[in-house]
Amino acid sequence: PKSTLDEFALFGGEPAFGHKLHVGQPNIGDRAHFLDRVNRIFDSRWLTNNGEAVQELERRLGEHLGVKHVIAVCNATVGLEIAIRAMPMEGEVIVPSLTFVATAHALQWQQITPVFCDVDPVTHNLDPEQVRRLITPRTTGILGVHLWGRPCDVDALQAIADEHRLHLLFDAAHAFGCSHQGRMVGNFGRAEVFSFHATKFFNTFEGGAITTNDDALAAKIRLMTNFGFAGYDNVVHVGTNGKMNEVCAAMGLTSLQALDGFIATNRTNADTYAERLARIPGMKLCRYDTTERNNFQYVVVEYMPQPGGPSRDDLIRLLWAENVMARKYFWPGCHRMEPYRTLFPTVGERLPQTEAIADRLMILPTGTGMNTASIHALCDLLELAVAQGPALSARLGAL
Ligand code: T4K
Repeated sequence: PKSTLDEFALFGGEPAFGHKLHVGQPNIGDRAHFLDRVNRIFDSRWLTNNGEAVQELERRLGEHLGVKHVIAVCNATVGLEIAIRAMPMEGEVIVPSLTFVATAHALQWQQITPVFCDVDPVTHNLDPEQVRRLITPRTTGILGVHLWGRPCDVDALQAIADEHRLHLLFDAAHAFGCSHQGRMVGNFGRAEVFSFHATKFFNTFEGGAITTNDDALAAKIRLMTNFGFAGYDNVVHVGTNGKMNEVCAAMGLTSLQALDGFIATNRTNADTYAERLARIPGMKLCRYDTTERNNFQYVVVEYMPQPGGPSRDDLIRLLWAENVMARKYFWPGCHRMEPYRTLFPTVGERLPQTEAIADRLMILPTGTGMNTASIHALCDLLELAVAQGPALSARLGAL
């Protein structure tokens, strides 16, 4: 390991890693299994539109989640748009700002006002008390996000939704394979939407799924995902093209086969990070509730610099030079991005936790592309950087 500042790549040393370590580097299951399925797709000459692989994936996901309806979609953003419209949500919808911008865009895209709500500093999820205060006569729904795969306070949100007759939808993009009080995410609210994007620990290249236990809602979502077609030449509803294709479904079936292994790797990685980061002053790893099922797909560090020590952005700059592509998800918060920054210039005043958390977060790589040795090497860099504190800050200032 490096032991002096001069050895950091930023100051002329060799990068610690010979290739880039990405947050969100895809996990890839059994290639032979995938290629065999792709061959079968070619043989059948059925490439999309509710093919066999999509049907099989929906069935298996339904079994895995214990949910009645699974509608596979082309990505979670379109999935959210469809679910929002199927409910239907209108007017104003309460949503966190500490999320990937797709959550807010899915509302704004359909002329629904996202009403940004602050989050709990410990869970990083919607603060139910503020949700309650933000309800107006125009509010039609709550869109919660299970950030990092840690479920929202679904019981409190459901109680508010029931009391005020609001639609409750969850952006479960991060939460495939996670449970809340022993029940799999996918069963909460009126519907939930998963992302199976390449960067998710379970991927279908691009893709996602809408899940619900509501028969009528499921039927409507299914129609809307396929242009509103109820049968050949028979359109009964407005709709869009939200379909998943067969190759993506084949990838999903391949990923599903490897799921337990992916989670086990993430868990081992998380334990290694926990052990190492505990020794570094100012670094707090967000932990998962070990009495529940988790996917451990995000290694989320809240970093609070020691006096005179390197800032979060200093550390990220240092890591990038070493080929560790750490990320600042979801800095700076949706409300500080366009069009929301211009539309709601003062909304940040009620989002103190969101802004503080967004300035502290550092997401580190995990998944099957990482192992115990690479995590130790990565943590050696962080340990040295923080130990060098003011000397490092001075060197960075001089660059
Ligand atoms: N809701 C939430 C809470 C979400 O986090 C997301 C997506 C959505 C909704 C919408 O889901 P989708 O419509 O995408 O299904 C990435 C993903 O594109 C996005 O799916 C994900 N969240 C978000 C957290 O991350 P970017 O803009 O950060 O992507 P990019 O290109 O910077 O890639 C992310 C990292 O992954 C990089 O470090 C590179 C690495 N990477 C990426 C790809 C595609 C790889 O190593 N290999 C790859 O193939 O959004």
